[in-house]
Amino acid sequence: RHKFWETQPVGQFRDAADNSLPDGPIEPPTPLSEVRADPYPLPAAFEWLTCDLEDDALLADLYSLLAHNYVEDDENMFRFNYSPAFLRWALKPPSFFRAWHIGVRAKESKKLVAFISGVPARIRARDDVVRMAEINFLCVHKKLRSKRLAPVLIREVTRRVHQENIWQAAYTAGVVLPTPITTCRYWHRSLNPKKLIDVGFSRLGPRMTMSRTVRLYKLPDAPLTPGFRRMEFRDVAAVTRLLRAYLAKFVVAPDFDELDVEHWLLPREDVVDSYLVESPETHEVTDFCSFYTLPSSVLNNANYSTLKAAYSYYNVSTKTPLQQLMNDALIVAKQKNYDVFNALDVMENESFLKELKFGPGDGQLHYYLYNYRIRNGIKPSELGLVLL
Ligand code: MYA
Ligand code: JJ1
Repeated sequence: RHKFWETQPVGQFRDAADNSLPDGPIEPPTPLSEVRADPYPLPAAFEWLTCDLEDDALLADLYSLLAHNYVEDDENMFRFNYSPAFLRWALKPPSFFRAWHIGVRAKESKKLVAFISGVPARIRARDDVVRMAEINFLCVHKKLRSKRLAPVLIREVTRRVHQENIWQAAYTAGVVLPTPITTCRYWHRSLNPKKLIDVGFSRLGPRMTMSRTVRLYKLPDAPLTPGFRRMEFRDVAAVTRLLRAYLAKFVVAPDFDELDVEHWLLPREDVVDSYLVESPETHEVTDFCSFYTLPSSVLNNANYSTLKAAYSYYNVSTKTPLQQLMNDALIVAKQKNYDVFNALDVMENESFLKELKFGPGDGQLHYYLYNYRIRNGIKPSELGLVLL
C-alpha cells in the first residue's frame, strides 16, 4: 500500500492495535559516522540546490513554485499563497540550518521544480522534550507528479537532519499517511461573507438572504477588552511566561524560550499579528492571542484573485475569557481587512468556535511525528502545536 512509508520509522497501520510498544523513539540514533555522507541520487536531468533565502531572486523562485504548485482544497478552487516575507520568517527561526532548505532544479534551465524544508524545534511529548525538525513546504511541480520524487526529497531532508544529530520530526499533511497522532478539523469564521460567497468559499445558508448574512457576521469597530493592545518587544518575557505555563497543559507542544517567542510571535506586518491584554490597574500581561497571514489564490474567478485569511496561532487566557479574547482577535482581523479567520480544533479552541460563529470546513489536517511513537494517539484538544 505505502511502498515508501512502510520502510520508515513511523507508526505502521498494522501496529495500531499493539499496546505493548512503548511511547518514545521507534529506533535509536545511529552513530553520526554511519549517516550517509552524500546526497541521494536524483533523476539525471535534475540537481540539488541548497537555498539561500536571503537571495531575493531565489526567494522569488520559491514563492512562485509554491504559488503555482502547492496545496489546494479538494475541489481545486483555492491554493495557498504564502508570501515571500512569510517564507523567510517560517524558514529562518533561531538556529535554523541553511542545509535544510532544499531545492531541486532542472540542470539545463535552472528552473526550481521541487522543494522541501526543515527548521529546528524543541517539542515536548508528555514529559520528554525532544529536539526535532519541523518539516514543511514539500512541493513537486505539477508536471513532475507521481514519479516518486517526494520520497527522494523526504530521504534527503532526513539525511541532512540526521547530520545535525537530530532523529525526530513533526509535520502535518492534508492526506492520510502512516500514522497520524491526531486529526484536526479546520473551522472558518466569515469576516467578509459577501466576497466568500462570491468566490465559492462559502454558500448562502438555507433561508438566508445576503443582507441577513452580512448582519449575522457583523463585528464591532474596535476591540472591546480594556487593555487590549498589540504585542511589543518589551512584552517578550511576559508572553514567554504566559505561553510556557499554558503549553505545559498539552500532551504535545513546543518548548518555547524567549528567543523563540521573539521570532515566532513578535508582530511582523502581513506575516504574524499578536495582541495581549495588559491590566489597566496592575499593568500585568494576563492574556495573549495571535494569528498568521496566509492568503489563498482564488482559481478561476472573474472578480477576485486572492482571499486574505488569518489563521489562529497561539492564544492564552488567564483573566479575559478565551471567547472574549478571540472575539477581539476577530475584530482586529476584520479591521485589517481579512476576509476569513480560520482555526483548528486544537488546544481549547472548541470552547469558542461555535459561539463565535465559526463553521466546520471541508478540510482536515493530520499531525505526524517521525521516529516517535505515541500509543493510541491523542485528541486534537490535547495538541498544543500549530505548524505554519
Ligand atoms: S504537507 C504539504 C505537501 N504538499 C502538497 O500537498 C503540495 C501539492 N502536492 C505536491 O507537491 C505533491 O503531490 C507531493 C507528493 C510533493 C506532496 N507528505 O513523488 P510521488 C507520499 C508525505 O510519486 P507526488 C508537507 O509539506 C505518498 O504517500 N508523504 O508523489 C509536510 C507516496 O508514498 P507511499 C507524502 O504526488 C511534508 C509518495 O509520497 C505526501 O508527485 C512531510 C509518492 O511520491 C505528503 N504530503 O508528490 C514529509 N504526499 O507510496 C514527511 C504524498 O509510501 C517528512 N506522499 O504511500 C518526514 C520527516 C522527515 C525528517 C526526519 C528527520 C529525522
Ligand atoms: O478552506 C477550506 N475549505 C473551505 C473552502 C471549500 C471550497 C470547496 N472545497 C470551506 N469553506 C466553508 C466555509 C464556511 C464558512 C461559513 C460557515 C461554514 C463554513 O470549507 C479547507 C479547510 O476547511 N482547506 C483546504 O482544504 C486546504 C488544504 C487543507 C490541508 C492542508 C495541508 C497543509 C500542509 C501542511 O503544511
